[in-house]
Amino acid sequence: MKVVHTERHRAHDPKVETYLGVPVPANEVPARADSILAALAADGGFEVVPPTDHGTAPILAVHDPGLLRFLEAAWPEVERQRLDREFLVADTYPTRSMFAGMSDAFVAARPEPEAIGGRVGWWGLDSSNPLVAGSYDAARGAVDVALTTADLVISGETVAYGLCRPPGHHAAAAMAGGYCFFNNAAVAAQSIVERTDERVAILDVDVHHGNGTQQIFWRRDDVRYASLHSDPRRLYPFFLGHADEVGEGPGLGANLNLPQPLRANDATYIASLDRAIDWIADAPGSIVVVSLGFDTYERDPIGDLALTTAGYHEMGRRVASLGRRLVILQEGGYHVGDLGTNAAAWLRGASGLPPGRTIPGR
Ligand code: OKP
Ligand code: ZN
Repeated sequence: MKVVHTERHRAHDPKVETYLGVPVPANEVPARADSILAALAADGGFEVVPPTDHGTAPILAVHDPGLLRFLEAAWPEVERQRLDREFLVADTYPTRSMFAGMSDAFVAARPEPEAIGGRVGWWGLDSSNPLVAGSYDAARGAVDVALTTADLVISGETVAYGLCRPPGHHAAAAMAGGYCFFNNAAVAAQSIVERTDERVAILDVDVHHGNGTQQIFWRRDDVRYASLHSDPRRLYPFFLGHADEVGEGPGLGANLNLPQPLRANDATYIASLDRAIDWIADAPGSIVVVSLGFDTYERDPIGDLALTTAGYHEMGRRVASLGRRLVILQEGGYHVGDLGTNAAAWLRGASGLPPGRTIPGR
């Protein structure tokens, strides 16, 4: 299997994030990609290829140009103002209740703030998403990885894996957040729709609901979105991801959320996965974009499900059994030590190979 990867991800290297306002070690770190690459190299069945530059047009096909402008300008502005800090994060957000009782048109006409402290809240979802000096460049690299993975599949590979970092599925059309800056999977899906004229399905198996992907395709029937995730009543992103979110307008029925119970195991999870797979099979199309997270893992530090390495192999196998071509894109997964082993297991399953090595000592 081809693996698309670039070292550009390394520029996004936050040391801390904040958890309910308190600094904690960052979870979304370069070592995640190192763990995956090391495991795939040890496996031997993967060929690493670099991405090609796709420019900004595919990003602007799903994102607000203001988000791109902000992300590009944010760190230079921090430096220009000599704000002495290692990362930028908002403390003030345009929360919905601020605008309660005001018309949609009035709210839509509120201007983007000029001050950096206002802009970072304007374009952001949450305060645990540190933006550092290299975040923009790394995020552009992750989009190129996603688009190159799509290119490989469009030009005939049955499956390819893009080692995207930073991840993307929390990023909405006009919003970054949740360790995400651009929505890699949404950019790839949109590009596939444009170039193949086919419908595309996105299957999101990260432990968090992909609120950004759902938002981008909410009113569309040409891209279906199915997500398995921890119930948002317990876990980030809290405000979206419930089972009653089914899309609107032309997109009505093209969104499927399957919230999972606390500590869901392989059997429980895979029963839901089969539902999502059947739902995807119900609609036409030959390509599925997989938003692949390993924060569903039993030892993940921020997830609350309990999947195993063996479960990942079985998941990969079942997703491949759809008989569609797969554009597999990395999202989360924060148990750095076991991340690579889990990725190799999933990807071996998706390639029709038997399970490889297991977690040492388990
Ligand atoms: C990104 B992806 C942990 C707070 C975490 C953001 C989680 C983003 C996960 N103390 N808040 O979906 O893996
Ligand atoms: Zn996640």
